[in-house]
Order: sequence, then C-alpha cells, then structure tokens
Amino acid sequence: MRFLHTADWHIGKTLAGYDLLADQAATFKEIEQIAKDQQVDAVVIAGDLYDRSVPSEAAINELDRELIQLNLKDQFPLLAISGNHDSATRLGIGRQWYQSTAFFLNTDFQSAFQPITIKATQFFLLPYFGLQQAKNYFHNDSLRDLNSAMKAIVKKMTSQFDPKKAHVLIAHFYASGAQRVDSDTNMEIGGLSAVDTAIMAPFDYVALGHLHSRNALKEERVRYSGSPMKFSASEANLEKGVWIVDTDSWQIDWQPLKPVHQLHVLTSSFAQLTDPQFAEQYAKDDYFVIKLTDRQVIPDVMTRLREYYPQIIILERKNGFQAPHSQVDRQAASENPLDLLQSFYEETTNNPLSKQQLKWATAALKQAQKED
Ligand SMILES: [Mn+2]
Repeated sequence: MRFLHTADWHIGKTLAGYDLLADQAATFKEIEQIAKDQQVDAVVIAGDLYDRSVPSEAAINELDRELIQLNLKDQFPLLAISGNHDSATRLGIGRQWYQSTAFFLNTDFQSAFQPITIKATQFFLLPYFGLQQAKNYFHNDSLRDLNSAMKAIVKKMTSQFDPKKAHVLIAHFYASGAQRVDSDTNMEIGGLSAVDTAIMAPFDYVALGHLHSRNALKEERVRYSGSPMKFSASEANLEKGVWIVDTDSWQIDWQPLKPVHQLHVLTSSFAQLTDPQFAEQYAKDDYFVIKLTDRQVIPDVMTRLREYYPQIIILERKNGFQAPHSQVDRQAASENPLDLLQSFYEETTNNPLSKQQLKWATAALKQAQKED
C-alpha cells in the first residue's frame, strides 16, 4: 500500500501576529494534489492538526473543510492522531462515527493497541500522551520515563502483529538524537521525554509528528515529515513537503511543497534595505526576518522598514545596539533605573513607555533588585 505521511499542520497558527489561514488552505490544496497524483491508499496525519487546544472558529471551519475534502469528497482513508497542541477530547469528538467513512482518528491512549488494517499494512495510532497515562494503563508505577513507557507500549503492540502484514506506527513525540528548529515545542523536561528510536525497531516504518523539520532524524524507517509550512525564522531555508511511503517496495519518496509566501532572512544595512531597487526584488506579501547591520539609533525604524516589507516577523540588530551615550551617560550616575529605562526607551523609539510597559518594567526591576 502507498500512503502519504504528513504532520504538524497547526491550523490556526499565526506568525508574529499574521494570520496564516489562507496560506494553510493553499498548502492543503498542494497536499491534496500530491495525494491524488501519487494515488495513495491513505493519508497519515501524525498529530498537531490544530495549533491550539481551543482553536478559533475559523481554524475549526478550515480543518473541517480540509478533512471533508480528503475523506468524503476525494475518498482517501485518513489515519490521524492528536498531538501535544491538540486537545485530545475536543479533536476526538465524532471519531467513532468517522470510522464509517474510513477516517481513523485516534485521540485515546487505550485505542492505540487496536491496529487499523488497510490492505496488507497494520497501522498503530498512538496519540500524544503523558507518562501518567501510560502508568495508569499498564498499572505500573515503575515506568519512570518515556523510554520505559514506549518499551511497554511497543511490546503490547507487537503482540497484535499479524506476521503476514507490514507494521506502521503513527506517533507524536521527540525522538532522541533529533535536531530541533525554533517552532518546535520544547517539552523535554530533564531528558525524560525523548524516545530512543531503537525501541521502535519492530516497526517497518514510524510516521512521526512533533518536530517541524524532516531532517530532524537520520533514520531510514523512522521519520518526521515536518510541518508543511515554515513556522519560524530557523526554517527559512528548509524545504517543506510530505513523504510518500510504499509498503510493498519500501520506496520512500519526498514530495516538496511550494511555499505560498516565502520567508526571507535579510541581513543588511538600513540604507540598503530602504533602497527601492533592492526592496523591489522581494514580493511585498512575503514574510521577512530582518537583521540590521547598523548599530545606531534609527527613528521609527519598524514603520519605515514596513513601507518596503509590510510583513516583518522579526527585527533584530546583527551587530548589537549602540546606545546613544550622550544623555544616558550624563544621567546614569544620578538617576534610578526606572527613570533611566524610561528615558532610554523614549530616546530610541520616540515613544514614552505605555502604562502596561511601565508596569512590567517596574515589576521586573523590583524582581531584579530582590535577586541582587
Ligand atoms: Mn507541532
């Protein structure tokens, strides 16, 4: 059988406040087209369908539309699990009757041990879970970390293996040795939450979600598909796409997705960035991370840059920031830190601190003084 492996759609995600829903809808269309062109027998979504446990109405409508398109209209069987960003309960509503149209959505730990068989492949759908869930399920308090839990899980799954069939695990966790990018959620607490890939050896293929780069792991049969879109500056040069897995020939092919809007990282001076000829080479509706090489104060810098690059998601100083010595130095000796901060902020942004900022600054300074 052939299936498409994707994950981490994060429907409803915003990028520095910019709504990505239209881009996500367009990216979905690309994924759907690949599924059709590749004539897959099923589509696997390995968790984090939504970006949040309580998604917006617009996000719910969008995911609903996408799943209806794939499953009811295009008639692809779907195999999906909940990720750490999804609410298992909210996402899982309706999953029992979805099965009647070959939409297998598992958000429930206990159901992970009942394989879904399509053609000659058994799929085990393991949703994102917490250690306590595994302890409760196995009535075993000695499961001290995710590795020991996964050993118990895999052991129980293998007892369900039909030796005449291929075996695929769909899961959502951090596999040890994997490399992260900035939009991955950091959930490793004291090293308890990384799973050793060797534990998953009984499976012919492990379709993982959680990490957003397909290059996160260097394993032949244990793979992350990565997110279908770039969600952070560190992904600017990453190619996004989906895996097409053939469980008969064991050919695994990468199908790239074209970004709807590019994400550019521009490292340059303010003068060059605001040179119309330079700016012209970039599409206005792309996303930009700007690393300014200047060190001096540039009044209204964000507003002026946005004239050329309306969608700036990060603005930073490559070579640090040269504070305007004059006033600050003169005042430094005599003023208290809050006054100093206020005048510095005003001098660099041309704006006074807002009420809220003042509150934060006061609280932070108080905290800092306490720690001294
Ligand atoms: Mn994710």
